[in-house]
Formats: sequence, C-alpha cells, structure tokens
Amino acid sequence: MNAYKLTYFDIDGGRGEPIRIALHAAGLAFEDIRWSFPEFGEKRETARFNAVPFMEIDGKLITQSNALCRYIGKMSNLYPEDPLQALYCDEVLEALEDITHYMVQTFGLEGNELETAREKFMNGRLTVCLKGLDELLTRGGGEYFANKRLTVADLKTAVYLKNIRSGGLDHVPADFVDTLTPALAKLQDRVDNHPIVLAYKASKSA
Ligand SMILES: N[C@@H](CCC(=O)N[C@@H](CS)C(=O)NCC(=O)O)C(=O)O
Repeated sequence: MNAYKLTYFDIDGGRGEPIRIALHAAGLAFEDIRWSFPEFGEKRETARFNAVPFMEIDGKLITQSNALCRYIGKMSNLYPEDPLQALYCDEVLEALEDITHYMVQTFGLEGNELETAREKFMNGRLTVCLKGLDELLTRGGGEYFANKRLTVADLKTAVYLKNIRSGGLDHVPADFVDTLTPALAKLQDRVDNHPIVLAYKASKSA
C-alpha cells in the first residue's frame, strides 16, 4: 500500500483542506502533518518552492495544490473522467488560484492600509471572481460546477467561501458572498452538508 504524507499549515482551510477531504473520500490513510505558522517560518526554505502544501507519495515529493487535487480527485471519484467536465472542474480550480493571488497581496498590511487594500480587493478582483464562479456554477447546472455532482472544484470553492463567509477576511463583510452571489453561498452550504464532507469531519472528531 502507498504511504501518503501531506504537509500544510495547521488550519482547516486553504489550499490543503480540499486535498485532505479528497484523501479521506478515497479511503487513503495519510499522515496529516500540520505546521504552525512559526514552524513554517523556520522550515520554509527546506520546502520545494518554499511553500505548502506538499505531499510525499511513497517517498516521492509532490507540490502544487491543484495538481494534488486532481490526482487525489481521480482516486476518490471527485474528478470527472469526461474531458469537458474535467475542463469545467479545472477552470474553477485555477480561478480560485487567481483570487488567492490577489488576496495574499493584502496579507501583512495593517490599519488604514489594510482597510483600503481589502476594500479595493473586495470591490475589484473578489467581485469579478465571484461573479465568474457564479456563471460557472450556472453552466454546470446550478448545483455543482461539473459532472452534476461533487468534485474537487466544489470542495475547493467551499473551503474558500467558508473563510470569507465566516468573516475571516477583515473589512470584507461576512454577508458579502450571500448578497453578491447567493447561489455560491448555497453551494458552500450544500458542500458542507454533503455526506463526503460530513464523513471527513466526523473522522476528525472521532
Ligand atoms: N502554486 C502553489 C502555491 C503554494 C503557496 O503559495 N502556498 C502558500 C500557502 S497556501 C505558501 O506556502 N505561502 C508561503 C510563502 O509563499 O511564503 C500551490 O498551489 O500549491
């Protein structure tokens, strides 16, 4: 049996969380290595590309969260076999990377600078991205982005929306997503209550 070790921040979110959920859905036992932020600071330079997540599969090191999402998605039946549906799924995964790229530019700012940057992000890039994702959800049929069922695209979107809707981003109101794109808010609720996600959560609290 393969040995899987996933290393990410010690948070139930971000780029690592969809991979954890997909690993669990695939029934693959894995070592869930969680680095605190100070620990990441100490170990950063030892990591390939100086970033997390990364995964060891039978001693081979692999980086890039979307690549890992797709790989484990294939093993957990959470990534479409049909090429067009796979493309729909990929489009969402990459759009979320775009959003992250702009969001992290506001990290580390404080006070008025943070407020100004977050408002610009919220009314600019975040709005554009949420409206785009909303279109992709409609294209997929309204309930899921691809394959008319849960895929890693839905998992990753739900993880990101959860952060925004929980008020995790200062100066971005917690109801921002619900007001701008209610269908995406409903998607997050649908995903969070999906048996695959509930089973993952139950496994963590067991
Ligand atoms: N393209 C990479 C980006 C990885 C990445 O930037 N990860 C963030 C955490 S979510 C990180 O390690 N940031 C720390 C840094 O850049 O110093 C992926 O998708 O895995």
